Amino acid sequence: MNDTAERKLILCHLWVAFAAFIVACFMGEYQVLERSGLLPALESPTVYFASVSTHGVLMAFVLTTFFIMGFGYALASSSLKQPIWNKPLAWGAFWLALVGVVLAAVPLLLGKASVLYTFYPPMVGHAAFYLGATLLVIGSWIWCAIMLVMFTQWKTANPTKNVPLAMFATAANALLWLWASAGVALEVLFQLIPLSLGWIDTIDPGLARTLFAWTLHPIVYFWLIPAYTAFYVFVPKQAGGFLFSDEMARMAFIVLAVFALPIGFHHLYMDPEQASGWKLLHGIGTFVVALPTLVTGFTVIASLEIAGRLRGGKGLFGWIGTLPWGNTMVLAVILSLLMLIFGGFGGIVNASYAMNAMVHNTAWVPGHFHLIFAGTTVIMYFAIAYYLWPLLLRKPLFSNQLALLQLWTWFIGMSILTTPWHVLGLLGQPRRISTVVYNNLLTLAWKPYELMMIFGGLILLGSACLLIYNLVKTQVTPYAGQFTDEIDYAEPIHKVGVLPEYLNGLTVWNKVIAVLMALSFGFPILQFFFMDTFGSSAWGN
Ligand code: HAS
Ligand code: CU
Repeated sequence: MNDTAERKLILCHLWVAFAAFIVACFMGEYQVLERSGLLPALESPTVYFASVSTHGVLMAFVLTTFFIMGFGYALASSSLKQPIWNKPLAWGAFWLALVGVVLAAVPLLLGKASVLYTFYPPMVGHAAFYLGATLLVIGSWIWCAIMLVMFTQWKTANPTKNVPLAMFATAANALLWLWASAGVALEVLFQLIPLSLGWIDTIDPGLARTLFAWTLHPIVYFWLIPAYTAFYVFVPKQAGGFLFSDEMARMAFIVLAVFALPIGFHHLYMDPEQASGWKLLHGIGTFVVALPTLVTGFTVIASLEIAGRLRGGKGLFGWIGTLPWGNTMVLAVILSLLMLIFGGFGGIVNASYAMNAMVHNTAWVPGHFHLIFAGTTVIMYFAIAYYLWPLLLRKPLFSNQLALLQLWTWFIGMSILTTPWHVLGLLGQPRRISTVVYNNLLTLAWKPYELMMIFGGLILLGSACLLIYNLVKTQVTPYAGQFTDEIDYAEPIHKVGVLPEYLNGLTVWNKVIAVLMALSFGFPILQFFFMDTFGSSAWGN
């Protein structure tokens, strides 16, 4: 990463990501306060839903997309050791996406697009919101194209070599996102934009939800893959050891990319528009996509064990103590895996067709995804930022101690926030609500958990401020010494021979995805065009 212009490109993406993140954190704390019903002065469903929609969009779409783009550029240029292809185009994508974010933010903040981040119709927001989201997605598509061009060009120039693992994972994620985003793109282009502009009078929510489900599951793996990439390509080296298996890592990324796509109906188990047989098929696929996570858990823990033993750890668990807990990347991966245990368990409960009825549309679901997304995934975004900031700025991190404190407080805060959320779900509290004033014994039982959530949220907010403080301080503190800008990639413990094409290329997997998508979504979408449907008129805003 020795090109100043490239470092600037990467840094700009990451700053947009973290700026969105910190704004959204403040909104999150307001939301737990408002929902608790403990401060009557704060209560306003209008403000609440404007806030929760903005919070969701900023975290799920802006933080993630900009972070993934910036990190992807860093991995591509450093692992392939070649400049980013077509930098003007990359800047074009950045500005397009940023203009999209601003365009969407205006109606969101004015309460004119309070349709939540899943924008389920027949709720409809201002057209500027959908246009802004479209620009953001087009920006991300350009990034995908740049990644896939770099991947293909390098392969053609180096026919006898294996594509570096970091680039393989990034290209797999780009391919996954191109396929994933097509569902919501169809929904927005053919349903939501025409409805919001008044070109059509009614909308079919069943079709819209089916198209959104096409995107909703793979998008969570689009967010997760950068975290797993850091698990495989950074953590083993940072821990002082080796990657347990390069081939297993590739296999995990392939299964994630292929099987994340055809399984979205686990978000529709309780919806009427699809038949139960299709839901069951998607449900089975959901269990398949849990496998690469188990493989990842195994490989990463094995890599940590190798490092711990090389550092002198003995006995069954002695290696854990000898790991460098003061290294931000190592601490983050341990905390991330700990959150994955319960976050993943919650996912398995959700995915179990019958049990889904118990938790669907309750507070359990935001509990699940805050733990596994904001916890497991985003804590790795922090660790990646702590690792990249010094390389991008060529100076040391302002404070490693503060960074460690920040990671611990994020873990503690997220555990305190999400445990009551799971319990509240089991106690029957619906999700997507502002204050509930049933005023009976049921809601009284919710109160202590609401208090805990406010406390957890406060710890998280403090932690988020620490992150920003450390990154800003690193940026503004002058430094005159020498500093490396090279990413130090992990080596596999066994040297990898020449890999077969299916572990080194994506063409064949692209075809597999096409077949699986046609099988899993073809009929369920086409059926809408062959039956009488009665659209719903738009509501809201
Ligand atoms: Fe999920 C809903 C199922 C993973 C995000 N999920 C959501 C929503 C989001 C989300 C945002 O089937 C809400 C959407 C909305 O707004 O409506 N999810 C799953 C399953 C998994 C899963 C089966 N989800 C994720 C990830 C996310 C994410 C990852 C973001 C990054 N999810 C669902 C379902 C719903 C759902 C239903 C719909 C619910 C409803 O009704 O609406 C799996 O991929 C999880 C697999 C993970 C495991 C855990 C393995 C544990 C390991 C850790 C080992 C560590 C150790 C500790 C032993 C099975 C590998 C080591 C310690 C040391 C010290 C070294
Ligand atoms: Cu899902």
